Amino acid sequence: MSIYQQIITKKTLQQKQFAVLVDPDKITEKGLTLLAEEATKSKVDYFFLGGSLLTSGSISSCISIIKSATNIPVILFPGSVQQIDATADALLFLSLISGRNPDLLIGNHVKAAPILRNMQLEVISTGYILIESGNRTTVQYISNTFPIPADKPEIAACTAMAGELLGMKLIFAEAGSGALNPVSIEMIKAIRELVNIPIIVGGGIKTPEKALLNCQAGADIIVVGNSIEKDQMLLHRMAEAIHSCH
Ligand code: 1GP
Repeated sequence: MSIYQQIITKKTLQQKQFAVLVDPDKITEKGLTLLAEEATKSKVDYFFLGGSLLTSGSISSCISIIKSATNIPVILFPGSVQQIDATADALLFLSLISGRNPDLLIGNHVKAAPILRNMQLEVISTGYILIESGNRTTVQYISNTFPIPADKPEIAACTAMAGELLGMKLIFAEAGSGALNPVSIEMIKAIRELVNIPIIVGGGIKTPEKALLNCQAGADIIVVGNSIEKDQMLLHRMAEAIHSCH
């Protein structure tokens, strides 16, 4: 079964899904092996791998470390064409539809298309929507785009709807890694009301309670990175909260 079919099947069964974001710059080989083992115990659904800026980390070594420790699928969450790797299980083909930077709407995709065509990698078209989060996040700076104001859920919802109408398969509502304020419940609800495709929500989620509230508001996949890096015990509690929501 493809990764996208898995996502859809779980959505149909109303099973919420948990993705752990791995930033290759921030993790050691030992740390990643331990994380993969703990993630297996907690029944984490996916690893997301990538970031808007990579300095020292290697995508391919992270994939091989994860794959030697667990069967949890690795989904690329690429900040650039250089982060494409055939050994992953799937790739989120992100179009930053909240922004008006042509490179991130279509330019990089043109460069990536011939590379992807020569790979077996599953490609999942994703409408990536950046939401204002109270601080300037890396993704906001690197993408050179304005995020959608946090108090304008109707703009986020119409943006998501446009993404769905353009044929995108997922919507990713993103506050940015390390966001001060995560995406609000009101905004998730507004998006859910207008789109049918699965919704991923991430950025600044620090507690299992917030993860659960996001799921109840209509998120299908919750992504957590930073707070698990800081406290691995949170992994189990996050997983429990997300998987408890039906
Ligand atoms: C970033 O949404 C992800 O793209 C995860 O964010 O690191 O803040 O959990 P955090």
